[in-house]
Formats: sequence, C-alpha cells, structure tokens
Amino acid sequence: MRARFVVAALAAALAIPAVLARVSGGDAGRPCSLQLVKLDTDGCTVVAADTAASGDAAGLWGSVDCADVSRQQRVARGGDPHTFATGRRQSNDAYRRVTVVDGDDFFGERCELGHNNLSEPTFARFEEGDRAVTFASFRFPRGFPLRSPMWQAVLQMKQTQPSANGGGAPILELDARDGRLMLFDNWHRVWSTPVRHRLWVRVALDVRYSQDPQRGTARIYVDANGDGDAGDRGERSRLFHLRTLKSETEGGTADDGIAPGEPIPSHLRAGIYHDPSYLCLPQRPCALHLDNVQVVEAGS
Ligand SMILES: [Ca+2]
Ligand SMILES: [Ca+2]
Repeated sequence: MRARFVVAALAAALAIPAVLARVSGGDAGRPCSLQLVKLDTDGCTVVAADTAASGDAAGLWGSVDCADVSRQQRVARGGDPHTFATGRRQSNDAYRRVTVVDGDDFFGERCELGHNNLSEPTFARFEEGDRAVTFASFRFPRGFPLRSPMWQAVLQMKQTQPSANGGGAPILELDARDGRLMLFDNWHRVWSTPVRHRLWVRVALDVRYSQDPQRGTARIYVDANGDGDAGDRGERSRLFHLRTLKSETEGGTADDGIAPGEPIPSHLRAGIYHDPSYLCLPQRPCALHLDNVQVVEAGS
C-alpha cells in the first residue's frame, strides 16, 4: 500500500505525462495516420522535437552529457534533408554535431543529449502503456568510427534514475558499428542493417512500452540509402514482441519512488556513447551528426 501511494504521489507531484507536453500536431480535422514506410505521421501529435533550430540543446534535452559543453555544437548548414515527422519541411538546414575525444569521461566516454532523472525535465520519457514513434536522423562523418565491432550507442531508451535497476544494459539501444545500424533489446541484438558514411540516415522506432514482453513491441524503420523512405530492401524490421521497459528490482524499497516489480520509465538519449578503446584523437575527434529528432504519440 505504501509503495503504491509513493508512486502515485510522485507521479502526481511531478505531473509526469505519458510523454512530454505536445509540440505540434493533433489537428482535430485529420486523423493520426502512421505511414512509417514513408517516415510520415501526418495528423499525429508531436510531443518532443529538435530540428536544431536553436543552439539551446540543454534547454530542449534537459542536459548535454558531454565532457565539455563545447563537444556539442550547432552547425548552421548541411542538416538532414528529410521532412519533419508530420511530413512538412524542417524550418532550417542546421544540425547538431557531437564529439568525443580520448579521455572524455562523463560516466564513460560519451557525448549524449538527454537528462537521466525521473523528476526533472528531459526531452522525452516513455511509460508503461505508451505507444510512441521516435524519429532521429544520423550522419556518420569521416571522423565517426563506423567499421569497428566494439560497442557504440547512438541512441538509447534508457531506464531512468533514481531506480535500483536503472544501471546496466539500456532496455532499447541503437548501435552504429561493424558498418551497420543495430537494434538491441537489453544488450541482445535483434536487428541490423548496413549503413554508410556521409549520408543522412533517418530512423523511426515504433514502440509499445511495457515491462511485459507479451505486451511490449518494437519495429524499426531506417532510410539507410537516403532516398526518403524506409521501403527498400533491409530498411525495416518485423514486429518484435519483447520487453520495452525494465522492471524495478524485486526485494528493494520504494524509497526512490518506484516500487519493486513496477516498470521503470525510460528516457531518450542521443549522441555517442562507446567503448573507450575507440581512437578519438584531439586533432581527429570521433564525431556524429544528429538532426530532426521527434517523438510522436501513436495511440495504443
Ligand atoms: Ca535541422
Ligand atoms: Ca530508403
């Protein structure tokens, strides 16, 4: 009883929505139409968006988790040419460039956008029962080590702290390595497709969030050849039934706000987080280009 109260009180106190407040869309006259092979969610409600329209990444994402704030920069020209999630053009040609250099240590060698805290603002948070499509566009410049087999995340849906089971494997993760973009569930690789350098690759990840593998689903769409759709060979996965939220550790306490056995909300992170043995020299840092990120409500 106490545990349930704590969870309810925390949720009420924080007014945690299913995902963050709406940004745009939800046009009353048009139904929400998921056409994910076309990378389009016309008429749907966008709850979080970053097209690099401004330099304020920390304001949008809650935190720039990099060794130094200068590791994240807005570049004014050369951004992702793909449309916004709802089919309209982006309002700008800018993108974000994140870099890591050997020796960087922000809880590991990383430069990621996103704030890992259950009670503080972050870009997007996913809870039990939500269904959302997360879009993101990546470009792997020459300075991005795409061919190595070592682990290298570019996007995470990571269980949020504070929680006893918040550490360890992210429940969902996209890696770029071995020349491929790979989807992992709790460190188990479930799908991958070849990607290449110097091309904007757009990803849409359609997820039903649940700690119950019978209820959780994930399907990924990737425009790997940059022609504007996810309709080409190898550009979309089947529907996976799997656990898409972690559960709080059994036998713990509810003092952190999540009772044992309850689902832990995940938050979105994007950027580089990789094995520190990657060679990222100061004169040639490991760099990733990121643009056109949206989270779209997708019903049930
Ligand atoms: Ca942009
Ligand atoms: Ca394509």
